[in-house]
Parts: sequence; C-alpha cells; structure tokens
Amino acid sequence: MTVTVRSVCPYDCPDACGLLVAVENGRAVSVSGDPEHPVTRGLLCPKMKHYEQTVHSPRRLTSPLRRVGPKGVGTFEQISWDEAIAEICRRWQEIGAGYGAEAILPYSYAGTMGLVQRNAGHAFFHKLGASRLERTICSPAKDAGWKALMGDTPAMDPAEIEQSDLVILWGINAVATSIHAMRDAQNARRKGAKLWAIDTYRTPTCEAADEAFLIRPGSDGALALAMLHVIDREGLLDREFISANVLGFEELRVRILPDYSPEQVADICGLPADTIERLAREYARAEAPFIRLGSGLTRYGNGAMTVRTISCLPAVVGAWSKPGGGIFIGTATGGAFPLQTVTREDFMTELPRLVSMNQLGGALTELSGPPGMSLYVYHSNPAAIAPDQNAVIRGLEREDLFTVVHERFLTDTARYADIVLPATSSLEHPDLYRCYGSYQAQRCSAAIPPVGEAKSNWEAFSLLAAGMGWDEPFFRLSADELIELLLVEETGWRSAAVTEQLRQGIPVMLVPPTEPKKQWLTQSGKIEVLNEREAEPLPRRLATHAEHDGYPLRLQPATTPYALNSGFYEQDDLRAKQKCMELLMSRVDAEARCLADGQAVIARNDRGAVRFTLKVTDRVPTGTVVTEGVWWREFIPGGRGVNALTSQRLTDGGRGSTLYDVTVEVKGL
Ligand SMILES: Nc1nc2c(c(=O)[nH]1)N[C@H]1C(S)=C(S)[C@@H](COP(=O)(O)OP(=O)(O)OC[C@H]3O[C@@H](n4cnc5c(=O)[nH]c(N)nc54)[C@H](O)[C@@H]3O)O[C@H]1N2
Ligand SMILES: Nc1nc2c(c(=O)[nH]1)N[C@H]1C(S)=C(S)[C@@H](COP(=O)(O)OP(=O)(O)OC[C@H]3O[C@@H](n4cnc5c(=O)[nH]c(N)nc54)[C@H](O)[C@@H]3O)O[C@H]1N2
Ligand SMILES: [Mo]
Repeated sequence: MTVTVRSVCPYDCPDACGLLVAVENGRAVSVSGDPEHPVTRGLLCPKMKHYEQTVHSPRRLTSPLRRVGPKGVGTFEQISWDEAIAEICRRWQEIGAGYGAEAILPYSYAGTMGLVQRNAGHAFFHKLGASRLERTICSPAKDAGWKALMGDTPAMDPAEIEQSDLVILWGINAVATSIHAMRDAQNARRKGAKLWAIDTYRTPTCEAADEAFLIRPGSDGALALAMLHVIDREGLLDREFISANVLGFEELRVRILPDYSPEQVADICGLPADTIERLAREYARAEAPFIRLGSGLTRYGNGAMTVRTISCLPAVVGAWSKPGGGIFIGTATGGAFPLQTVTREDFMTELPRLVSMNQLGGALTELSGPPGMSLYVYHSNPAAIAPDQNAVIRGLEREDLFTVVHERFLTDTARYADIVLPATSSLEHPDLYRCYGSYQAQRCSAAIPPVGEAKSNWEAFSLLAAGMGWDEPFFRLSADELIELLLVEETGWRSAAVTEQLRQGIPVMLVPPTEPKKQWLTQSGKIEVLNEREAEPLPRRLATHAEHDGYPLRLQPATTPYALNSGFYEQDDLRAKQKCMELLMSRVDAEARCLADGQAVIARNDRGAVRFTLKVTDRVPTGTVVTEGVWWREFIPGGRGVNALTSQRLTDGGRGSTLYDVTVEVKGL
C-alpha cells in the first residue's frame, strides 16, 4: 500500500520546499513538490526529484565503523553504537583531562537546515566546554553589508518581484540555486519586466535573462558606485525620498562619487563606460526596479562593502516606495522561534575560544593552547567544502587527532575518521524548518523508519550525553519535545492559529513583527549611507585579496544545478549530468598558453595544484576561469578538489569565507 506523507527539503537552499513523499512498506518510492506549499507550488529542482535515490542509496552508511587502516583510505570494521559511544566518551575524557575540553572541536554546517537537527550539538558541546565553531562559511558578509546600511530592517517580501518592471539577478545563479526566485522573475518578465543578470561568467541564469553583464570578480562595488555617479550627474535621483529617508547621501556625493566616473571604473569592472551609463539610466528610470542579490559576490575580501554599496541603489532612486521596488538579500527569521531553548548557551560555564570554520586547516595544524586533539564532524564535509583543502587534509592526517564523523555517506571527511556514525536522512527524523528565501516555515515528522542503524543528530548527542554520565534531563528529551519547546513560546511572528497549523505539518507564512518597508530599523531611523560606527563611514571601493596575489587568472569555484555543495554526488544520474573537474577558459587565455579544448591542465597557486580538463568557451571573459561543483575526491583523477586552491582569508565584514577571491595560473599537464 502506498501512503503519501508531507515532508520538507532539508538542504541549504533559500526555499525549504514542501515535499510529498510516497511511502511503500517503510521505503520512500518517489518524491514530488507539494502543490499546496506557498513557495514550492509543485515545482522541485532537479536534485530533489529523485531524493529517494539519496535516501535509499546503496552508498548509505548503515552501522557505526571503527578505522582499521591508515587515515584517508577508508578501511573500517563494523562496531555497535554502544561500542562507538563508549570509545568516543573515553577518548574525550582522556583528552579533557590531558589538554582541557577546548582541545575538542565540533564542526558542523548545513547538511540539514532543520532547527533541531542542525543545532543538535550545541547544548552538548557547551556543557562539555569544547571550543566553539564560528559558522561563517556561507555569506555572513551579506548580513554585515546590509546591517551597515539598513540596520535591523527586515527583508522585503521577495514575492513582490512579480510587480517589478526591471528585475536584476545580481551575483546569483538562480537557475541553479534559487529556482523559485527564477520562476517568479520569469513571471515578472511575462508581465513585461526586463530581466538582467550580472555575473562573472555566462551562467544558465544569464542565458535566461534579456541581457547579461559579465564583470570582473569582486568589482561590483565599483560598478554600483559608477551607477550612483551617473544617477547623480544626470539628475535621476529621487530627492524627495532621499531627504525623508536617507542619511548622508550628500557626503557620498561630495566625497566619494567624483572618483567613480564610468570611465574610471570601466577597466576595473571590464564593462565599457557607455554600458555602465546605460545600466544606471535604465535602472533609475525603471518604475519599480528589483534587485535580487546572490551570495557569490560576497565571498571576497570586499564582500560586505559590495553588498552595502549595491544596497544604496534602491535608496537613491526611491525604489523602496513602489511595490516591486527594492533589493532582496534574504530573509532573517531567527527571531521566529526561541532557538536558545535548543542551543542552551546557559550550559557554558565560561566562554571557550572561537574557531572559524573557514580556518579549519590552520586550526588542525597550527593551533596551540591547547592544540586541537579531537574533531567531531556532523552534517558537514570539510575535507571537500572548506577552503585550503591541503591544509585541512594535513590536519585530518594527524595520527594524534581523534576524529569522529556522523554522516549519511563515506564522504571525503569520513574517510579520515577514527569512528564513523551513520546518520538518518531528513525522511527518517522529525524537524521544524524555516528558510532564508521567504518567510515560510513547516514542521515535519519522520516519513520512514531509519535506514539500517542510522540515528539522527539529536539522538547521537543524547547517547553521547548519557555516555558522559550526565544526568541533565534536557538530553533525555525527544526531538519532538524539542520542536514543541520551539513552538510553545510566543515570539510575535505567528498567531496561535499559525502555530497550530505548524503542529499539524501545514506549511505557513511567518510575519516579521514590523511591517517590511514601513520603517528603517537603524540608529538614526534612516537608511545610513553615512555610518560613522563603521570602520569605513562611507561606501567606497575596497580591493579584493586576490588583487595582491600575483597569479594572472581569477578562479570562480561556482555552483552547478545538479549538486548542492558536496551533496548529491551519491546520485549516479545527477553525477552523470556534470563534467567532472572541468575548467572553463576563454579562447584568448587558452591560446596565450597554447592550451587546447579537452586537454588535461593543472591550475596552481601558492596553496595547491589541481588537475582539470580544459573547456575552451566564450562563456567566460578573458582573465577568468570557472569550475562548477564540489566533487568528492574518489571521483577526481588528481585527488584534489577545487578547494585546494581557495584560501582561509576572511571577508571585510562578518568573517566569512572568500572562496571566490582566488587567482591561479594554468598550464598543460
Ligand atoms: N544547485 C545548487 N543550489 C544551491 C547550492 C549549490 O551548490 N547548488 N548551494 C546552496 C548554498 S549553500 C548557497 S549559499 C546558495 C548560493 O547561491 P547563489 O547566491 O546563487 O551563490 P553562488 O552560486 O555561489 O554564486 C552566484 C553567482 O555569483 C557569481 N559571482 C561570483 N563572483 C561574483 C562577483 O564578483 N560578481 C558577480 N556579479 N557575480 C559573481 C558566480 O559566478 C555565480 O554564478 O545556493 C544554495 N543552492
Ligand atoms: N569550492 C566550493 N566550496 C564551497 C562552496 C562552493 O560553492 N564551492 N559552497 C560553500 C558554501 S556556500 C557552503 S554553505 C558550504 C557548505 O558546506 P556543508 O554544509 O558542509 O555542505 P555539504 O557539502 O552539503 O555537506 C553536508 C553533509 O551533511 C550530510 N548530512 C545531511 N543531512 C545530515 C543529517 O541529518 N545528519 C548528519 N550527521 N549529516 C547529514 C550530507 O551527507 C553531506 O555530506 O560549502 C562551501 N564550500
Ligand atoms: Mo551556502
């Protein structure tokens, strides 16, 4: 008999789609998009169409494992959960006694976005006194840039895009990463809006746009300043809106904008001056221009400043006062549920050190006082996704590092583990989801029993707490009870009726306590183009890190529609749709190096050397090379992925990753 169960896509994507899962005899047999879900509306991305192939993949880990061979090789023996928990607790007690608990480092990110399972380890590690992980690999620079200008102003409703007459997809590959934003942008286009894409290479999103503007990596801030220069010079400002709503535009106009004429900026961006002028004019003359800003352009040494500068555009043309006008960088729904009831900061007796997840390589190889002696990885794959892969692997190879990995698959990271624990997929555990692309939220229950002996993140930490001999009742709560703790408290984001719908598994819309656009939640109550609390009081162009590196080609480690970071490589059909370790290069750059399409090449910089297959294409401008996807090392001929070239350097604001801020030289193999 087939039953259909409602669930939620757990992955790190703006949408948190509603799923309908067909279940037969405890197995998921097919998955489709929930037609009643307010964002999904029946449309699923190619990755999730066969989620059942991930859930029931023959590659799933089904029992705990103990390493028997050298680190990294992946030879293990099967052990029981009891043995695994006992061994982990014994080793941690030894390490704690010898070095102090700060020698233990948790490492997790966004394998699942569910509030309970994602944050399941916090309470445990707080009580243990372990080092704290600064979870900043994705796009904290975006938030820092927004905050510098807009303070705590909530995001506009992204659905307004359909009322816009000019939609700009700026640094976002929406066809791959935000398919519902793409659908909504196309709806706007059908109603007559113009659709532009601004990117560093010709993505599928560029193909779908009316016009695409390809610019040099990390130069968007300069482009926005030149647009502001033209808008001011040609009298296209909305003076009324500025005087009522904007602080410090005059300072920007007088002190900064004169240095950013289109002629001065053309070379920095790689766009002709007259194109920049046209962009500025058409943007300013649009009735309700809507910018959807992606995260690609934030992963640079100047990422926060880039977001802050671009976000000035809707303010100076008064776009905010029109339905459909404004800029959307993502929703912040952190206040909707009392997360501290799960994360339990109160379990910390003192504040342990903070280790940036972007600097794991350094933490495992250079840290002292105390050194990192144990790593517990859950729902993350740092050997593949973290920058500076060679440093990460040097750390993971340390014989004296006790590594535990809780995973669904034997990932690059799991291969280095001393103990591997099998994890449930999202269909096998309950959770509560919110997302960063809309105000939607949904709770779900397990749709099927666990595969093999898999346990959820929360169950693993409950067992570890018991193994440590802790008698805190908190660790004996079930995941369902934790979800109820998140729901029972009022936060001003949802009515009692909405909370009841959540309990029943119905997708709902949260409402931020203040009306979007009604006011600017900044110190001055205005949009702060001038913000003297910032190190840089006014937007101006900041250099990227890679500008000082001395290699000639900018490398873009971009995303693919057929994977999610290092996820989905377990699905054979999706893997087959991608070219493994392909490097896109312009004809000019290939000819200058006597390289031919299809040949094996090596990209190199100070941090590493990575083998690729060259694809000569007009999709990338001269001076930029691109590779898509984060491949598992078992599929990579050279054994090193693109992150062997990326660096542990941080962004200007938010201490984020700078994965796109990389230069390389490329030679034939
Ligand atoms: N299919 C798929 N979906 C995903 C993911 C995935 O890996 N695959 N990852 C998920 C995650 S974790 C995230 S954070 C989001 C990210 O989703 P997006 O916000 O779309 O971010 P990226 O795909 O990293 O980068 C977007 C685009 O920015 C471009 N870019 C890079 N540097 C610059 C620049 O300096 N200027 C401009 N204008 N463009 C630039 C890149 O070429 C890329 O096409 O997607 C999520 N969804
Ligand atoms: N070169 C390059 N590097 C990148 C990026 C890029 O685009 N290019 N993207 C960057 C970005 S934006 C981000 S956000 C990070 C993402 O970094 P991560 O969050 O580490 O991303 P994933 O590769 O999706 O790895 C998540 C792992 O969690 C596992 N998992 C899923 N569900 C569960 C669960 O319930 N429990 C447990 N224990 N495990 C689970 C999955 O099997 C998967 O192996 O990567 C960054 N690194
Ligand atoms: Mo991300």
